[in-house]
Amino acid sequence: MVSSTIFLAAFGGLVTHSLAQSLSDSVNAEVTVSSAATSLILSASPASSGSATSSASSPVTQISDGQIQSPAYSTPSPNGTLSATPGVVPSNATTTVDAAAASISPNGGILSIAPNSTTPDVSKLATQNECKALIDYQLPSKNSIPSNFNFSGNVRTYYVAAEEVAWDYAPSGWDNWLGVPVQNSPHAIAAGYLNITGSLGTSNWGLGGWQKAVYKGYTDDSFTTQSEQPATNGINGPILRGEVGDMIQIMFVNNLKDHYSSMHSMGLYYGKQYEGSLYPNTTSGETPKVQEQDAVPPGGCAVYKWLISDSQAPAPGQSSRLWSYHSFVNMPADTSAGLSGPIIVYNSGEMNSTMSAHREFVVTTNTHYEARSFMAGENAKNAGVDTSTMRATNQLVRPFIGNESFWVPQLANFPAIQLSDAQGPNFYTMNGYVFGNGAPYEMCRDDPVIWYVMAFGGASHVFHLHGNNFQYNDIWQASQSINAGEMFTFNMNAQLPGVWQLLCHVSSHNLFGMQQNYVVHGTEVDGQTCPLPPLTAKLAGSP
Ligand SMILES: [Cu+2]
Repeated sequence: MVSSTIFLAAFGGLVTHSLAQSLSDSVNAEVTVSSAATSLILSASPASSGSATSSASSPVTQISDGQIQSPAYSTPSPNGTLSATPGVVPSNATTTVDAAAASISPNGGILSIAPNSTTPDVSKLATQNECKALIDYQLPSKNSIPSNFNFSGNVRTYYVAAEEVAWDYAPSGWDNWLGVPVQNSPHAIAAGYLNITGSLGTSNWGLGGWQKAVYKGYTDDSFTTQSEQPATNGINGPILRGEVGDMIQIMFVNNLKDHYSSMHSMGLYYGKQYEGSLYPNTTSGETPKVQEQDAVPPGGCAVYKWLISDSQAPAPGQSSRLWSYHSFVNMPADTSAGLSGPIIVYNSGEMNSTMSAHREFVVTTNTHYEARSFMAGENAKNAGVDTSTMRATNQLVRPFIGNESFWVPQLANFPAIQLSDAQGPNFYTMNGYVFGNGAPYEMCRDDPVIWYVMAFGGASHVFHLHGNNFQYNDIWQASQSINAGEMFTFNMNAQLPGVWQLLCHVSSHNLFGMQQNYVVHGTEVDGQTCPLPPLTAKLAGSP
């Protein structure tokens, strides 16, 4: 089915709308299905077994809420640069890149004309100065404003970059669930993280980590100082916050070397120009254009304006709730690479009071498919896997013949090398860590706690806490199932002190390392003193 669809597209020339749609579907399917149309064959070569990392570090480190442990995060972070505008000034500002070859066929389908290069025309990219100018604190034009949006006058500004990092899923070097080095862990072996000949597995543990793409927050448009994020935030992009009635405006810079990226909001409202998701749709009958916001090329930038209407409000009786964002050029590849992050929405006027009265924690469950990440080629090179079949930078995957004029960015975000699932480990993570390697979530007995829990990837999970129950929809729960793309907000009062487990209760996922710890420090009730700054001292603007 897949290969026959491609065959038709290759020789048909004119592709009808329905066929173009099935073609786009088949292109997506091509990533995950090994088909006859794919001629790439990977030769296995022995991977270094590496040596066991024996330097132990404590599985539970002391952190103070709101205090940043990494020297990389050293400056205060505002909840966006907050500005109030006196009135509503429509703006039609947008940045587009012409996709010269994209056009509508007479029957409304999309004509397939295929340029052979993904290299963006640098002369057409928005410059950073142009993007800076689009951060204008003005509401978007009417067709980007939902009917139930009542502007508070507050505009929150964020500066976000997509960057490549070396990521370590277990920075302590230990399986903290078993108390053994990762290299000796039966869990890690069972999960396929280690010792698979010809895989990306073992070698990357000893080479400074996996090449990932992540969002980083910055304090201003110079993109020189990273915004402060809680140590528990892990691989998540910066926490974006706003209140009902606010506009969030984001200057986004794509600093990835070879790949496109975008910011697509899950839950906040946006007009078409701020959707951050690439597909050729138009309701006006005009020739669709590839907006730069929908697939920001390497070195490019874009501005997004998202609105928080009544449809994003917290549940009745609650003061906050979770939404999210992620890159949606090639979603499976983008989110496996690491491009996702949280948005927390508060009732109007309740952000600071809620933040200073609660410990707030983000938990992202994600299955990072390293074979499907668009960074798989980089990891293959580092791991010594045979890369003779890897396509060159900016070279399209030739077996995939289709309407490349529009889909070039999505094609470019396919992994550059064809790997089997077994060759690319699938890390079952919480905030990008396995085997209890993330910074523990810390609180004092009786602290009100809000858990913001979401899922990306390809599995359903069951969020479960030991030691304390949490409330969801006014019902006390010990566990709650969560599927990819879902976002939950749970409230808890820390009733019992101790170091407790926080895990996915799907047994195979637990085996594969989807676990973390949280710490409830004792108080005078327990003859102890909680080492954390009291909640009342938690400054508005801290994570
Ligand atoms: Cu799970």
